[in-house]
Amino acid sequence: MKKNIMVMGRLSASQQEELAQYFTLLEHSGSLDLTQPGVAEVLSKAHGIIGSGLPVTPELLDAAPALEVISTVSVGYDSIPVDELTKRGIMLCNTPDVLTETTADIGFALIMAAGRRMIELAEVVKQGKWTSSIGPDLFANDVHGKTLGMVGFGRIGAAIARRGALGFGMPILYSNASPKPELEKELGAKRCELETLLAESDYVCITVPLTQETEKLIGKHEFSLMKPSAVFVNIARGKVVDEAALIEALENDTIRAAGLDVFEQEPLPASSPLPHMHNVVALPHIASATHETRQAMAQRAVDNIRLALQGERPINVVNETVLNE
Ligand code: 8YV
Repeated sequence: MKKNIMVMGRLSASQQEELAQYFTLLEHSGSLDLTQPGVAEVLSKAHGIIGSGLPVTPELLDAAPALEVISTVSVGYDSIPVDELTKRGIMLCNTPDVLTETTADIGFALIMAAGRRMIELAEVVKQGKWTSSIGPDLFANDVHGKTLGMVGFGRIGAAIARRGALGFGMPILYSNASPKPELEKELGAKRCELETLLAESDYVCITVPLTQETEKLIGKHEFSLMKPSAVFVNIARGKVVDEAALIEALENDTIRAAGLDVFEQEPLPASSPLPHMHNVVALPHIASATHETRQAMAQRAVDNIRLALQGERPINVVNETVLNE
């Protein structure tokens, strides 16, 4: 008998066909919420779940006794309790690598856009306010040659730093749980304490995953350490930052500007002042959202779930210990 896959969200027709050769697809277009009609029934039969931003809870896992694998179409898996999965022998697969460069493009674009005030100045033109040459009140900050501080120095952090160091001659500082000697050699990056990085960087870019340790890692105290000319960029997760403290820092000129692709609550509530602030460039969590990359992420998640349910080793397994059981 074919195993069942609960499909949350979009897969291309060819990806669906590929999976349907081996598995029965149980599509579910609503949210993964046990109170929603039909969810408990689909879960009770599912051997695998594929989708992104899956809000997995222990109760939901209780309702899925046959579950063998969750394949998330994302590199981040902060909405999934990995230890709970591991305890139950359920594999978690994610999609690193295929989104690294695309995500880094937006990371660097936010450095440029917020640093050079690109959106704010484009607005001047759009609103017909470009009536004489732009004066110092609208001058920006240089990007090239300025110090780029990477909070987190994994694949995406390194790809952003590479753009900065090799393309823009930026000295790189990084704070990371482990040292990265190859990147120090390649990019001349220097590892330092977070507090030193915050005090010395012109651009501070967050790329750490959201975990218990990184939740609200950057708050009032951390903003107070930054230069008043500093530009803050977050492409990781909104909850790594105390958003109220960020708003205060932007309002009080504790820092100069921010480029944000992620927020404490997504979609951003209409009441948030952030998108209306002149010194903020706010994007709707799109760092990986290109045709090519979203297709590659979905394909990787399809490959991972297929391999897992066929008893083979998936390309990306988060909780490796499950493989040895
Ligand atoms: C996507 C992401 O927003 O991979 C991640 O962790 O945050 C983004 O690439 C998300 O996964 C939607 O598919």
